[in-house]
Amino acid sequence: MAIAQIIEAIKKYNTIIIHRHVRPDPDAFGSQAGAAEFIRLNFPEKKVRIVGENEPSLQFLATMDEVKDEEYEGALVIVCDTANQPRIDDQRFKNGDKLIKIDHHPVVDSYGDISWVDTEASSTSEMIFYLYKEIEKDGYALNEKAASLLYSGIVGDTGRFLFPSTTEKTFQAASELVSFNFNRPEMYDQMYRTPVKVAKLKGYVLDNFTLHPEGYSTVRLPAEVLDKYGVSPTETSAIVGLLGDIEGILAWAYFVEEEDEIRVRLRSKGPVVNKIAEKHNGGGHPMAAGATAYSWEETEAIAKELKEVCEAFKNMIE
Ligand SMILES: [Mn+2]
Repeated sequence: MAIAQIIEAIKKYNTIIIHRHVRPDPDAFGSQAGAAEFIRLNFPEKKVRIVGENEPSLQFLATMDEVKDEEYEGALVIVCDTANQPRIDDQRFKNGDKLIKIDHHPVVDSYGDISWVDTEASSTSEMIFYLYKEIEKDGYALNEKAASLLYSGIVGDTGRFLFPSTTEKTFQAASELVSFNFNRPEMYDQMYRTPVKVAKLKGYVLDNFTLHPEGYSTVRLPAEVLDKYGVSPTETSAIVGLLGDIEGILAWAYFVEEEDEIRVRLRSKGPVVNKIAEKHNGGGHPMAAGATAYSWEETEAIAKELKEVCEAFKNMIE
């Protein structure tokens, strides 16, 4: 069983380096740093490192370590929350002695000597919590810091327990995690505080989204709009969920212009959108995926594919 193999590997190695995906979100940081905290607590003699680019908006969760190339020699490398190898932040993940994948995305790329993938889990943070539960009876513990990290990851990936990926197991994990005494109001404040410029951009999006009778919607954020609001492409990730509660919208796409490509964010309340993402240099979950387009024409093609999945979905449920 994967969990038993993972624990065996953690016991065996003295250096453990934990990675996660590029463009991190609270689950990437929460599962990575939460796992690190859990290992440090239970194996204080081991050297545990977390690597990847720092992300200012997630600095309240964790700060990455500076890891030297030689630290990878003979190390155990764990990659959290990342479906495929090109998306792993810091490609030195290959340089360890043993590689473990822990993830809840549909398998894109089955890398790792040990691979534990649970697509039913709301988040990788939830998986780390259940890894702990599995071995709790053997005397392993969790602390406040680890609990707050894992809780943030679950909250982030479930949209505060709103998305359909939220299960009974998710609430069970959450209820145990909140028994640790961390400051929830402060965490929510840091996770959901909206800069004024982003709030203004929300106004723009609500004013300019398209809505088609098939139930799909698109939002175009070209460079001139981002410049006008002073918002970076990365900062737009905070407003992707914005259209989810609007009547008549089944699935939607954001097209955000970057320097030499257009970042595509797809969200859905039924039609499967990750197949579209996979056709356009991306991937993800059935209801939440990301892709990259190289021209505005390509975004038109994506909109057309979105239209088709919405139509097919409507025909199926009617
Ligand atoms: Mn995740």
